[in-house]
Amino acid sequence: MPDSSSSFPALPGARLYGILDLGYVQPAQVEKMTAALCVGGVDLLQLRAKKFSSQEIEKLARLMQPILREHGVPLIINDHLEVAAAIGCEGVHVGQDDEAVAKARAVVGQGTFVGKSTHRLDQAVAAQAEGADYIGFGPLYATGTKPDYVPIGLQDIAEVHRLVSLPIFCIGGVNAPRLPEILAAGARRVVVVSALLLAADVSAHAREIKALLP
Ligand code: 3NM
Repeated sequence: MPDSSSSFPALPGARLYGILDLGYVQPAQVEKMTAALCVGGVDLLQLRAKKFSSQEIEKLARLMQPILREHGVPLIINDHLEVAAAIGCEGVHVGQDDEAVAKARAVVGQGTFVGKSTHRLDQAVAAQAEGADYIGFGPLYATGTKPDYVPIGLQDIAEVHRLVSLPIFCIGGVNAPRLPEILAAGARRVVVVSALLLAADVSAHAREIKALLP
């Protein structure tokens, strides 16, 4: 499927999507990590903070915003629609159990893109029908970042690209050694979390992964 057109110009060209997950990064390191990921070339960056209050997330997101703006990298807030609306970030991301896409859009407004996690082909097709602007598809492999999810493997990657014209970001256990087989299975875009956040040199590792992407 060719790159879809999108009302959000940052999405069709995006290849490497980073997530600043506070399960791996201390709040005091958020600015430094944001800068390192941007310098390394992430195209999108999500703030994911499962155990933090909305107030804490808003504070950290506001610290990230000027750094991201300087690098032209959109900020995506996981789940916390009210935080996204308050800070006016570029995107929000919702899961299967979170608010529907239409509800999310009603909270954040038409100018904010809405992404959705999907874990099966039917969910991917449904997310497109529901009006999502991009989807995550995974977890491809077992991952400590989302430990309760059963990995879906690589076998549906080609099919999801046939069925869904939105940008599709393959996620879950993605790292540099696995990228060749993930790309060979038909992926064009990936989300990388722990492999980037735990790298000895985050920027260099992001650059290395980016160089492997189409
Ligand atoms: N969502 P890592 S997998 C946040 O399949 C997340 O929806 C997933 O982290 C999904 O790169 C995942 O460390 C974790 O495996 C990705």
